[in-house]
Amino acid sequence: MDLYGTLATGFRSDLTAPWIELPDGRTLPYRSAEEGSAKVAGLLRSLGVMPGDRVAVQVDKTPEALLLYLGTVRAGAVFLPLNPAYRAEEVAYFLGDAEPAVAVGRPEVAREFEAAASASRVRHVFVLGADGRGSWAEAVGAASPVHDDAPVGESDLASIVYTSGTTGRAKGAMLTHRNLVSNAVTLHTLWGFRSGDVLLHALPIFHVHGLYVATNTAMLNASRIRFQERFDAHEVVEALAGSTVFMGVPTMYTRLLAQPGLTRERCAGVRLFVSGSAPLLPETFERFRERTGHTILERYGMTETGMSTSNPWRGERRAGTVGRPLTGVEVRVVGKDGRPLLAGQVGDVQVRGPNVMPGYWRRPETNVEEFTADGFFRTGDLGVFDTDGYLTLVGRSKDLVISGGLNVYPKEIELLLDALPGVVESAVIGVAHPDLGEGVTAVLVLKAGAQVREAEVLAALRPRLAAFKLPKAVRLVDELPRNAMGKVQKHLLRERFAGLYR
Ligand code: MCA
Ligand code: AMP
Repeated sequence: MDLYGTLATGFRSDLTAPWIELPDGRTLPYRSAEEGSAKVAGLLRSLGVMPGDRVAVQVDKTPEALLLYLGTVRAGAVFLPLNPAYRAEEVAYFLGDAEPAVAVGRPEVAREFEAAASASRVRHVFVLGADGRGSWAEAVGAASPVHDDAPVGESDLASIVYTSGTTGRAKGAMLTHRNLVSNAVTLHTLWGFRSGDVLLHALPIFHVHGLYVATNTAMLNASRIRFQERFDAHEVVEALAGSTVFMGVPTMYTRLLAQPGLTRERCAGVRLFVSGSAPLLPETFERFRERTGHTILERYGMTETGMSTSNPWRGERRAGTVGRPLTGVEVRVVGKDGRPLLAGQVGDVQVRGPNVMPGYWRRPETNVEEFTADGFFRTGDLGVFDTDGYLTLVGRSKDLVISGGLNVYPKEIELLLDALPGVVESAVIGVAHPDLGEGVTAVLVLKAGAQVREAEVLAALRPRLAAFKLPKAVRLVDELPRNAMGKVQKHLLRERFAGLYR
């Protein structure tokens, strides 16, 4: 079934039920989701948007942004969410690559956004503000609703989500209706969603975690979603009373633990805490259990695969593991020769199933490399199964830093650093960071006699990179350690700077 039709099976029988609850107490019923998204679909149709056309959206977290998502998939178009932190240059790349028919940006940066959109010949450009207003909202207000959703097949695209490749250039993971439906239905069952569940939603909605895992499962359950514009540890602790499910990245859990208000009493009504997107330290898992009495459920996924494994809702949740493969999903750990390994042996994690994307947008060559001949996706994660079938991730073969649950690709930053005056070469590494899990760290080799200060480096990068990608520290070395093949040995740099953020 199509994505919207699937989500709506949960709520269509009672459109008066609460959908989104805002921090000021305002509540929108599911009728708003149904009718608001029909208006968005009507507007897109009147703009000539055809099934398969992309709708790119770089906006704040609002109910209107969710309606944009829902209406886009109802129109058979492809929803393309972008992090509002991206700078003009980054946005221009995404729009140029995806060639959307419609682009919706934020009023604060309307001029840059419009320039990027017009360079990519986007036909229709709108803005939508954090207050839910703007040219987009006006156009939707004037549109006629269309309730007969565009017919879509399960292999039709519902979304493209950009995720950076090792080449330093982001690639669009193409997510089909089947990909998103299978994950929503599987997680809804596996995590025991039930009548009366209330989701406390503090994640951003431009990534798989906050949008497709959190929002879709809750909507499929016809649940109330308590919508927080951004994560604020104090406000989340306040809102735990009256919520039953919370999903977050590990940084959120460590920040919650720093709140004196996080107590057993406060969490008494919560039945499920889920963590993912980055490794949850066993120490955080234990401290959270001691403090709240709750055992965090850790799961593992990727933009390209949605969720692949999870610890159980009923059954033992093991610290440091990401649980077992989801129903219908095959996960294997293979050796260098591509053959599956036994329990206890570390190798490359590969995934096949209805959750796995068909490939990257307009990257046929990459798609051949990233999948095995028998259709498994190469995740770039290194893992090991135990004899009970629980997977533990032990590292990554891909060069990636995960900072506060957000992916940062070293290559993208290294290319900019290498071009700075006075810099011979650079290596960007992730170093253990108490708040962010890994802190993006730049290591530079300078030309003889050159003087380059950290502040200058950051000032040069800031206009060109989303702020979360900026190095938290810049360090100088005489030379980068290399192996016999000439490849930079980043593990040696990580060892050398291991204590940097302690
Ligand atoms: C914000 N900053 C960061 C990060 N976030 N720096 C490094 N890493 C970050 N993750 C910077 C800002 O640019 C800013 O810098 C300063 O920190 C404070 O910004 P602020 O907005 O106050 O930060 P925050 O609101 O406290 O954000 C931290 C956060 C957030 C709550 C951890 O990053 C977050 O929501 N992370 C979750 C991301 C997520 O949903 N990941 C899922 C993708 P300056 O002061 O210089 O401007 S992965 C996924 O979807 C897969 C499928 C999966 O498995 O889930
Ligand atoms: P993204 O490309 O943003 O979807 O990030 C996907 C990557 O996040 C995976 O390939 C893993 O490296 C990492 N990841 C996701 N969930 C977990 C987890 N529970 N533990 C460790 N790493 C994770």
